[in-house]
Amino acid sequence: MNDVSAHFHQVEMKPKDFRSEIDPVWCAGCGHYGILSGIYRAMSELGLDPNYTVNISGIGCSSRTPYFVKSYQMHTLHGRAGAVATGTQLARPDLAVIVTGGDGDGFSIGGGHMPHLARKNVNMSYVMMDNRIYGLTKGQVSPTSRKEMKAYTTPYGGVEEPLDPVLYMLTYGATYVGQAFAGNPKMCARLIKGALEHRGFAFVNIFSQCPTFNTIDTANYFKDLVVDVEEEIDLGDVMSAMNRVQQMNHEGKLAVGLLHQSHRATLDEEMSRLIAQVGGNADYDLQTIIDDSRP
Ligand SMILES: Cc1ncc(C[n+]2csc(CCOP(=O)(O)OP(=O)(O)O)c2C)c(N)n1
Ligand SMILES: [Mg+2]
Repeated sequence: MNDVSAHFHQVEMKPKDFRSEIDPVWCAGCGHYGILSGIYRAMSELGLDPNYTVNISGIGCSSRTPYFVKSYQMHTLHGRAGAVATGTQLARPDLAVIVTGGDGDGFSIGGGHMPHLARKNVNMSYVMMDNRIYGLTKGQVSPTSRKEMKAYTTPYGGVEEPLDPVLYMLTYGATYVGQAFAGNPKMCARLIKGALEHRGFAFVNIFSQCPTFNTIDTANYFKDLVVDVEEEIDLGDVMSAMNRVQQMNHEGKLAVGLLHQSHRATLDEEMSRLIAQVGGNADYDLQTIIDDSRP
């Protein structure tokens, strides 16, 4: 269980009560609406208190999400949401920490942070709104764009293989990994709820159509390819998830559902343990460490 369990059921709010006073400004038909609805539902089902929840993002259409959710909000630097969220979670482990962001934000400029969130097992939920394009800047390929995509930066088609977000996060030790399609807000809500309940680094990749700048990964394209594989996977076994996802990729399909869940100490737990271990020793107070480190 997550620390937010202390705040579950403290509020009785309907999904719509989690809407902030700011309305989304996304294009008509954007998949991000479905994900936002999944976030509202998950928060409502958990009775998550907005006063104990912080939504953090970087830059992008997807990164506008915190504005639309009743909670504390931080709209930070491009690619740096995970780092800000790590600091926030360590300083305030009693908060539910949610990161929302795009494939460009998380895997291009923020790509260096992702493995570390996973290996450190930072207690947060990372909702990746994967539309396989840079939406906000009007259509450049991202690390999850398909090779054949023609976009602003690839007028003759791409030359690079895309990365697979869930294989990536499984490799680096994320303790909760799920994948969904924005066209199925119920599944989005279920996986986001599970992520919030999970203690540790929870990553949910959500395929999201961008009707304005990504003309190949349409809602129908995703709808036809997604297959719920959750029942076929041994959720505690990373290899089971990796094999099934790879197999689906080879078949040209997209594996969705909860793919992996395991448990180990989180970064804040490790830090508290360490502080308790050395805390009683006056030699270890901060000033002493600073003084000792002077040449
Ligand atoms: C340091 C920096 N570099 C580049 C940009 C320009 N920029 C803004 S959003 C973005 C990509 C957004 O794509 P993604 O994260 O996939 O979000 P989407 O808009 O597709 O939801 C880029 C490159 C910026 N704002 N700051
Ligand atoms: Mg994007």
